[in-house]
Amino acid sequence: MKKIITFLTILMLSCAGIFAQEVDGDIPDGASFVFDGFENGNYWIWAGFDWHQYGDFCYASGANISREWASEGSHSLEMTIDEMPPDAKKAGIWFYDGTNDMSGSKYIVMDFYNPEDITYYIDIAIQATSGWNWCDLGSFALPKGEHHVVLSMEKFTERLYDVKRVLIYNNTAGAYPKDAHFFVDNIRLIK
Ligand SMILES: [Ca+2]
Repeated sequence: MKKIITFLTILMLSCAGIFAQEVDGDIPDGASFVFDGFENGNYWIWAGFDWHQYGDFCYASGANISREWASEGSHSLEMTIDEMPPDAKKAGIWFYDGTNDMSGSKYIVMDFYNPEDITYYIDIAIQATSGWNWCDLGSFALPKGEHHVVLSMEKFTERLYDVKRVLIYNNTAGAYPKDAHFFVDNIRLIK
């Protein structure tokens, strides 16, 4: 029993560390470029049945352009989630596939709106180069309301010339209300 408790304590401490990134931090100085403001079409999809091989990711149910909320222009991306059972461990992934040269970017900044009475735990990652190397930019808790997050890209400077995919990964365990959703807008790069 003692071993199990020790293991759980380590796991809890690890999880607290994983979500060390704070929302609503200062936005760094530098030239800012909109990567996607969702004003010119939808290039995002959600991980579906074909992601089962990587785990239980299939609670994402849609990636829709929405006028319900926007922090830039008049549209955002609405990410929807199916109803989740209480023992669900992963909520879903939404991603953009396309070859992009993000060379010189120091930070990626995203605006979020969470209309739900739950806190989401979000992870942002990119995959880069022909090896689709996974670059984890950071994780954070997203409480109800409007928030922004600033994530450093400087650890992956050498790979940014060839970014293949940008992912928003909802890592929240537990039950969800039916048709839970949240929004992202004004994804921008700061050089
Ligand atoms: Ca917009």
